[in-house]
Amino acid sequence: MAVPASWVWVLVGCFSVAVAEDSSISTLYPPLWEESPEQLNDYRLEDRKHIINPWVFTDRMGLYRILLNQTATYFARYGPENEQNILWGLPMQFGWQYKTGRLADPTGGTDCGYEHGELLCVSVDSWWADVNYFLSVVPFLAAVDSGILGISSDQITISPPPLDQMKFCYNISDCRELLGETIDNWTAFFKYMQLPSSDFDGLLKHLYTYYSDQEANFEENWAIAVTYLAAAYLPTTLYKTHRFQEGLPPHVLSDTDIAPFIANFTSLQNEVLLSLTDLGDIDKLT
Ligand SMILES: *[C@@H]1O[C@H](CO)[C@@H](O)[C@H](O)[C@H]1NC(C)=O
Ligand SMILES: *[C@@H]1O[C@H](CO)[C@@H](O)[C@H](O)[C@H]1NC(C)=O
Ligand SMILES: *[C@@H]1O[C@H](CO)[C@@H](O)[C@H](O)[C@H]1NC(C)=O
Ligand SMILES: CC(=O)N[C@H]1CO[C@H](CO)[C@@H](O)[C@@H]1O
Repeated sequence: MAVPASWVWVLVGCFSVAVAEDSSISTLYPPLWEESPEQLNDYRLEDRKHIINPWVFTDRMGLYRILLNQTATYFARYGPENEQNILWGLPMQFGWQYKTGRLADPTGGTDCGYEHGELLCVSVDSWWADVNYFLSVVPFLAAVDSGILGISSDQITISPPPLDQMKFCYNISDCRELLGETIDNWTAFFKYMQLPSSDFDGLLKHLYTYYSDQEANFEENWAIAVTYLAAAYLPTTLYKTHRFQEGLPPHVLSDTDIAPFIANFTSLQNEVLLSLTDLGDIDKLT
């Protein structure tokens, strides 16, 4: 596969830019992080089960917040304030999708995800939202299964989307049927994390193997990029992901947005986009 080396360098460049010393951790958090559930009890209780609706932005972000919270202990020795937790890459990416309007109904048929409509709605018609389901609900269910969260699967109900319910899965057995070994690999990742012998490099290697594998199923530009990132095992910790995201397009692209000449993109954003264009079909990014 002929992939321009420039892309890899753009990414490496993004990662290597130093973060200003004075930026406090909380300014880097993804949008609505503090407003999202941090523990299971923050979700509504109905018939003795907590109802999690991943088609509401804060509900889905809450899955990440719980995951980050409950795994913090395994990263404490690598840095303060859970900054070194390699799972940060997931909520950061989801936050970027939200901020840039990618979770809204792309058909415009509903006001799901729009500022003057249901802003927190995550549209099942959004390709990004659908991909992210498998990088949020699925790892969460696997984490429950692994025992790392101290939550039992009978304590939760995952709400289905209004449409296309068969495209998704709602419990571990259901997901195993739909996704095969992917879910077991996530469970294995969370089990590995709990081993006294686990280390940072081992965790990173596990994470990238599963992460890129899942993204690759969608055979999109972004997946290719993630695979290239994976090849270098770049850490997805909070500071690093934040820097990297400054290189991603800040809003949904329109037909007139042609990299590297998009007026209100930074030169870094233009350069990253240009590299992605080289990798494949730019339509899929929008
Ligand atoms: C985890 O959540 C608990 C309860 O909400 C909170 O007190 C604690 O500070 C959190 N820990 C981390 C590392 O965020
Ligand atoms: C898992 O979800 C499916 C529906 O998606 C349901 O039929 C099945 O009973 C559920 N299994 C468990 C163990 O809850
Ligand atoms: C980008 O710039 C164009 C032209 O200057 C402007 O019309 C458009 O609203 C800007 N878009 C954003 C997202 O700032
Ligand atoms: C991508 C990956 O690591 N896949 C592994 C998932 O787990 C099975 C065994 O459970 C391995 O055979 C795969 O290689």
